[in-house]
Amino acid sequence: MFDSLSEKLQGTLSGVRQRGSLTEDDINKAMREIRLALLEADVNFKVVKQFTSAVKERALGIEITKQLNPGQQVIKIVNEELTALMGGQSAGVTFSPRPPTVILMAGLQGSGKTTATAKLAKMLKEQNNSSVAVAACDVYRPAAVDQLIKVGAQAGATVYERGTDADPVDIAGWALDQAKRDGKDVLIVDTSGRLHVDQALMEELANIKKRVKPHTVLLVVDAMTGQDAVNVAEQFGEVAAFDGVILSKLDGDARGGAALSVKAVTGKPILFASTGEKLGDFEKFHPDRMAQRILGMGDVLSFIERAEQQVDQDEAKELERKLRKNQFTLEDFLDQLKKIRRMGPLTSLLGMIPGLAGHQLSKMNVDEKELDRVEAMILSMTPYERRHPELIKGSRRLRIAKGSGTTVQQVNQLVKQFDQMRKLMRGIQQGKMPDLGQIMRQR
Ligand SMILES: Nc1nc2c(ncn2[C@@H]2O[C@H](COP(=O)(O)OP(=O)(O)OP(=O)(O)O)[C@@H](O)[C@H]2O)c(=O)[nH]1
Ligand SMILES: [Mg+2]
Repeated sequence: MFDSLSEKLQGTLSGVRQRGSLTEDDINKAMREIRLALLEADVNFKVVKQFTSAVKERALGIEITKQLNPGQQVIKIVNEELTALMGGQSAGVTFSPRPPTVILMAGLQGSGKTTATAKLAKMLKEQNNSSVAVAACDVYRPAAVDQLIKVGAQAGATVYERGTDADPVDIAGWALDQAKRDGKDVLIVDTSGRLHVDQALMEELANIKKRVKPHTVLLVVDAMTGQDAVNVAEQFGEVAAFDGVILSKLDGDARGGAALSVKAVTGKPILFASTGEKLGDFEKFHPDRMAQRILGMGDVLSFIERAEQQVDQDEAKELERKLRKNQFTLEDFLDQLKKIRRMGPLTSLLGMIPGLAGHQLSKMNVDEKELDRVEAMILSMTPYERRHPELIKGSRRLRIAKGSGTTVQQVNQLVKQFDQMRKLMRGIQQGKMPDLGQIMRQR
């Protein structure tokens, strides 16, 4: 899998890996090689373009640090962008709070739906301890029902089938009733495939959807067909909503184009990868692990990770020291603010905190404009002022307000709040519980 792409990327990156400095020419050359490698891997050309320009922009902005040389930083960037390209976080099936959770499988003929139905059933049964049933709604091929009976049983799932004489929509509705009656946790509905994304297929799927109201619709695409798989997913997405992709036959996909393009082209994540004929050849798709597999540089990547953790620890210690000595300045504050904001909009960050998703707090409206203003004000200060905010008075305030497009009052407020924050943090450092009420009243 990804052999040739891996080899080429590794070749390019090991060329830059040891470099103590990288010129713009070096970066351009590396980007050309990466672009070619991706195109040869059958990655969608638009995706290639976006990818290389994102990597290039970041690579040109590399700052020299003592932990990582520029070559290592380029590897880190490529790894991060590859991960982001494939969806960043790994995603899973959405379970309904009221079982059975209904999963509808869709896809072209031979894409691997029936196989994936059984594989997913087995995985959910073994990993989530779910009781799983599968419904045989492909009535067009006599062998299709028999196939599902066979693989469904192997997976330990109950198979709901009514031969090939009934209507697929009726079978689906009936199977849902059975699943409810039998107290199943999950019902996976296998459907028939077509040669193309055609109207009949779409209508049938739409009707099944209407009848069973699936919680997750999964599109199975054949990774071996490369760009075609991506095109199918794109066309499919234009006419019918789906929630995620199962990439099948990844074991036969030497190039990797589909895996790398699907998310960027369709906006839908790859949830699972099917990697062989056996029922156990099925795994959750992890963009970060996949990126590492492609880059095949486990040692370098784990070194980078460690070096970064070290930086974080060193920084935390330094901040602590500054706080203790009351040397925490607006410059440090700006640094921290920038770091946090680089991670994404604050509102979405709040939602990612475990236990906070769905909580009132995660819906808190963080005023990004206010943060922009704060940044602008600090940037309009001289380095001396940032280190000595207590000196910001009269004419300095006016200059800063003008420079940042804010008002003297707003500058006043920032200086005051910063002073309070410093006191608050020192208090916490010394183990004193700050009087929040008092601080709020001072605002
Ligand atoms: N090597 C490999 N073969 C696979 C994989 N998934 C499915 N296959 C094979 O691909 C063929 C088609 O798989 P099915 O699951 O029957 O595909 P389908 O989408 O249900 O096909 P229709 O019902 O005809 O639309 C079978 O021979 C499977 O054994 C996989 O991940 N790797
Ligand atoms: Mg099938």
